[in-house]
Amino acid sequence: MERSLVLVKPDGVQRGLVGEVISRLERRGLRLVAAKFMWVPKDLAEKHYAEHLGKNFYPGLIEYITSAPVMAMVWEGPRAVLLVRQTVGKTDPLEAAPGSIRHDFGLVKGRNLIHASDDQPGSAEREVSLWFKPEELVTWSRELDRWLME
Ligand code: IDP
Ligand code: MG
Repeated sequence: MERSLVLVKPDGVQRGLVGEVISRLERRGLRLVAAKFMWVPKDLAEKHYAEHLGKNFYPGLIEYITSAPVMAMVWEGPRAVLLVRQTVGKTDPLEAAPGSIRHDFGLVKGRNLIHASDDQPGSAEREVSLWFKPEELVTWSRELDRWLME
């Protein structure tokens, strides 16, 4: 079982797409483990995007992610990291596959609606622990799980 950190970014929240994102991930069969609606403190934004420090889009990225509240969530399932990335789509909405969130709702990389952990080793675990305390992660099972997972 894997976990992925998902953020509905400020543009997704402002555009009323929180429910759409949750709905798509639920329909995929993934299980919600944690969620909180919050303003992103600048130091959290900087830690979250530390890998992009020094890039030309970095200042705008920090401003973007702190410009309105985000919906931060953890989703769980077998191969969850890549499954979520597939549902989210590639970084540039122009390259995102039809049917993905960034394709269906996005225009440009700088307003691509959603964040999802990538598949670099340790990435998802690092992000989940950056955004959520261990006690905020809910352990539960669904009756439906046996019809979704072997
Ligand atoms: P990802 O979100 O698909 O993992 P990353 O390359 O990790 O993409 O970049 C993090 C975020 O930084 C992107 O989701 C996007 O919001 C922003 N970003 C990346 N590249 C650009 C760019 O060239 N211009 C503006 N924003 C960018
Ligand atoms: Mg990334």
